[in-house]
Amino acid sequence: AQCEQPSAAHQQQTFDSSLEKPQFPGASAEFVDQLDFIQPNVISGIPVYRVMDRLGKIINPSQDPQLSKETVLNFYQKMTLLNTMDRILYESQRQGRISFYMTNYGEEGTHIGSAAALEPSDLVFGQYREAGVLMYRGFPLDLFMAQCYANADDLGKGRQMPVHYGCKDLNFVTISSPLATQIPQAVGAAYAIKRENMNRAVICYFGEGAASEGDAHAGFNFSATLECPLIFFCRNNGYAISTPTNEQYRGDGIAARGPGYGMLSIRVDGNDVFAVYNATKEARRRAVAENQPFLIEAMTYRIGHHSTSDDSSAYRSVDEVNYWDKQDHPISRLRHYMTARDWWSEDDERSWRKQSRKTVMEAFEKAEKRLKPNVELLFTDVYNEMTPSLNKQREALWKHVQQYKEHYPLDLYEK
Ligand SMILES: Cc1ncc(C[n+]2csc(CCOP(=O)(O)OP(=O)(O)O)c2C)c(N)n1
Repeated sequence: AQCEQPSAAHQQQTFDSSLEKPQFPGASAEFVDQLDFIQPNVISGIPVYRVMDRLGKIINPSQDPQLSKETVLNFYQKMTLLNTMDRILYESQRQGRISFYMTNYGEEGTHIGSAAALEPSDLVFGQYREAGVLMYRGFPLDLFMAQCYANADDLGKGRQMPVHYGCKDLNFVTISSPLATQIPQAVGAAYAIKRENMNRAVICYFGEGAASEGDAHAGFNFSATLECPLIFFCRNNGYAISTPTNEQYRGDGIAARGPGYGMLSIRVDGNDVFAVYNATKEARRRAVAENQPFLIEAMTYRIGHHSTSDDSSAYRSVDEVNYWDKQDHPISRLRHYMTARDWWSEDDERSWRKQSRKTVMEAFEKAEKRLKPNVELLFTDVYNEMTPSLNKQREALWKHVQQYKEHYPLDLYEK
């Protein structure tokens, strides 16, 4: 009798369809009786949060992070040191001294502003264009150079392409450049951190191009449903190699995707180091306090070529690049701010440029002279004991090297 349905006549009398609420488990909303497709621009024109204008003037004093002179000078010195390191390593690749390089030109504000807002214990997953984050955390020039030169001081033992940095002590997970692989990995790490109640956050950097990978979707959705203390930091620099943003996506950038995943999201001016700092600091605080992911889309511009394997003049104009280089650069914006406070003079600039170039050149010359890692290290660290097939490869390698001695300058390698 419990399963008996009320008669149709009975339903007719008591039923008012306008009061009916949807009961589907997957959506909470009202019924409508008009056929309307939702416009894709329902979330559109997401504003760009900024603190400083292009001339370094604070727009709304309530948003000024009021960092000390010492902190601001450190920001500036890290941003310009990164710039100098990029110049020297880029040239070094052009001269055939290293095999590959990727510059960070134009994105210095996103690196330093976000890195400064984190705790040293927070775990960083990068894509490959975040050298400034690692530099801010204290990775020395010698180790940047050692990695790019794959010499015996490289923490990765010379096994990776240049710019694939990693440092366990600084909580910076080693770069792997297949796009977006870091995104689900970061979510897994954040979930583990949450389960252990560690009071840490994870930050995961990626480009707007990498956000088109399936792994990005998987990561966003898992982080929201598993409620992970994680900051997704998208560097929207306008291009994924030669693909401009207008071919990369149809919605309003990456920030517009946040609400779709149930994530708190913000778009910031990535060339304003203070805006990046404020947004990351607040996202970090709330991610840890409330166990939920945040999405930051930092709008910026990739001034350099994608990498040393790219020539960007094939797909964008010199005028476009010049605009960002000369009119809207994160370094000049911060310099305007410092100059207006009398914190930085022309003389300071000259002597800092000279000194930082000297430090970078010294690290560069040291790395170039250093021996390469012991060749035997090619076979270690994957298995605890050498497998028969690895032993075979090792023997084959040495046989080959003996046979073609003249092509293998073994005196350049550690014994
Ligand atoms: C899975 C995968 N596909 C393609 C590539 C080749 N690739 C390297 S970088 C890149 C563009 C990435 O652009 P974006 O994520 O916007 O970062 P950006 O280089 O602009 O900083 C591509 C397609 C790759 N590394 N991995």
